[in-house]
Amino acid sequence: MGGHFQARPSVGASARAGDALWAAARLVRAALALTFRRLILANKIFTFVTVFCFVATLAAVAAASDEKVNSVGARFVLIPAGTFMMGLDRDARGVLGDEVPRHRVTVSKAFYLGKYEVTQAEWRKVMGENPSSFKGDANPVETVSWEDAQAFIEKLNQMEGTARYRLPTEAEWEYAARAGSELPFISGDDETDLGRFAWHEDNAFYSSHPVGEKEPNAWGLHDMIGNVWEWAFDWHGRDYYAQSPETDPQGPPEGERRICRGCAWLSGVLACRFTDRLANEPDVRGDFLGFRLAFDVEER
Ligand SMILES: [Ca+2]
Repeated sequence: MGGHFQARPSVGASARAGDALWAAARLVRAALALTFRRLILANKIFTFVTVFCFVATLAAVAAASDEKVNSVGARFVLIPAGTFMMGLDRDARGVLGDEVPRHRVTVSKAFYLGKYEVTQAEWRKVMGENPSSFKGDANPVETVSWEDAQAFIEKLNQMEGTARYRLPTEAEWEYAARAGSELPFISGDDETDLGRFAWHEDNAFYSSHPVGEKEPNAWGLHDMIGNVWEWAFDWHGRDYYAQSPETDPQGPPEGERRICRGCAWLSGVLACRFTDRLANEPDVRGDFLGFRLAFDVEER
């Protein structure tokens, strides 16, 4: 029996073993708690970083938003910088002399361009009157000359305390109208589906129409083709494409007529190619002549 007793641990030894086990358990529990707290802390940090990144991304997107709205309610789309082929090949169907040669152009800076033509409501808010023939607040303003457009731009700039508004250059206009397309029409290789995107001779019933009723191009711009022709900044040069700089061409330094782009409600389909160039003296007004605004992305 004595051996039996001796084979069992003594009460003292048992208590020490229990203490050791208890201490080990506490250590394990403490280690687990620490690990758990670290996991919670790590999780909190992870959550914080995730939320911070999300908010920062939202702020960045808002700061360089794809769309902006100005003081008279005009909407603008951010057009990315890029390179495209401007003009038409010499053997293209219906090609005109001033559309050639097809040549590489780089628009070196992103810019904002009106999502729609300037409307009559916007014009009236700035100029206090409405010269248009086809009346309608949402219709594009027309019967405005290139000089009238400059007067509107000057007054809008004054109203907003800025100098940012301007007409797009001809290259910016064609680049934005194409929105990546290398085909001759906004509807593709030919004019079969042109009516989805544009008011022109065959569907406009000899009138302008409210902006934005037709489908936009791939960059969200409406009525780049059709509705009213749009004044661009440039002087017209018949042979300009053969000598223009590859980067940010601005048109010839002087001339007699300013460029208009994009065809109108009275235009036949061939004038509704991306490349067709109309030109008018800068004081000419017509019920088929309007414009859209551009402005640069602010430098930071
Ligand atoms: Ca147009």
